[in-house]
Amino acid sequence: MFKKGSIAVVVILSMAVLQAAVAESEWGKPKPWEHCTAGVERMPCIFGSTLYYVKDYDIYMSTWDGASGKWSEPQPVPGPINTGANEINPCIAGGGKVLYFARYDPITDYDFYRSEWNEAKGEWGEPIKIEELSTDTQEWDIWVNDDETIAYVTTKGSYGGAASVGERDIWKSTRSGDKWATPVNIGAPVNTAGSEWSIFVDSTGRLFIDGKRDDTVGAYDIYVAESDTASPVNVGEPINSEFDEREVAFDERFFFFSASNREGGVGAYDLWYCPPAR
Ligand SMILES: [Ca+2]
Ligand SMILES: [Ca+2]
Ligand SMILES: [Ca+2]
Repeated sequence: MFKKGSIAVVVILSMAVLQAAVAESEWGKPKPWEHCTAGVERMPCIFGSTLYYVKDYDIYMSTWDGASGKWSEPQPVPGPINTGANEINPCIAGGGKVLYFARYDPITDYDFYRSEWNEAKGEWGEPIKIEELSTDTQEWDIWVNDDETIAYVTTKGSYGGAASVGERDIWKSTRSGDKWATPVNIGAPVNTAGSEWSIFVDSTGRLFIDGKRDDTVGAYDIYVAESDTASPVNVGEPINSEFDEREVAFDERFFFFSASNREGGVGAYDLWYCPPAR
């Protein structure tokens, strides 16, 4: 018979194996995306067959061609999105016709913007700063659902005078009419005293975040929480490694994340890509 301690060890090991198996059964072994360079590629966003991402702190796009099995040569998104300031963290909503992102300002640090696709011009329209979601300190990542009624944002600041859990946190807002409500801190266990940097919500409502939490494989890792009130779980290897894994975006076909100076990468931040395992 097992002693009590042995049973506990067996249960913990089984849980660890199960967690690793979940990640591996969903997605294959990650490899650097084909258009990575020695510069920065990070902050992916998938809409349909198009990958939006940040290349050297401008927003770029590339489209998957199923016939050739290749991603098109990356291009800056058309229209007045990219400037001499940094643009980061694209999120596509509104059936592909709305672009959210953050832009740096020397006084208010990063702030959130929204742009609508101009069909006649074939480019993005002049972006408008989202005052309700922007503070005088650093906003960072924004995720908005397709009908633009729910937003999760990360900020180093706070909204409406509410206390943050610590450093950067994830906050949630809802929109009715043209206005976003004052964001509410989603609190522990998702937010910690450290920084929660990025936020992605999948089609089943799971939150994917990155940070340096207690049970890291090494440095920054990617975590998944079943909801915004559930405890984040490390997604494990082969997605996480001893290097820095950061932002995630995926759908039923493509799984992207970014990693910094990861072994086997091209240099600096790279986008990594997992082919579906199924
Ligand atoms: Ca700001
Ligand atoms: Ca925090
Ligand atoms: Ca890591």
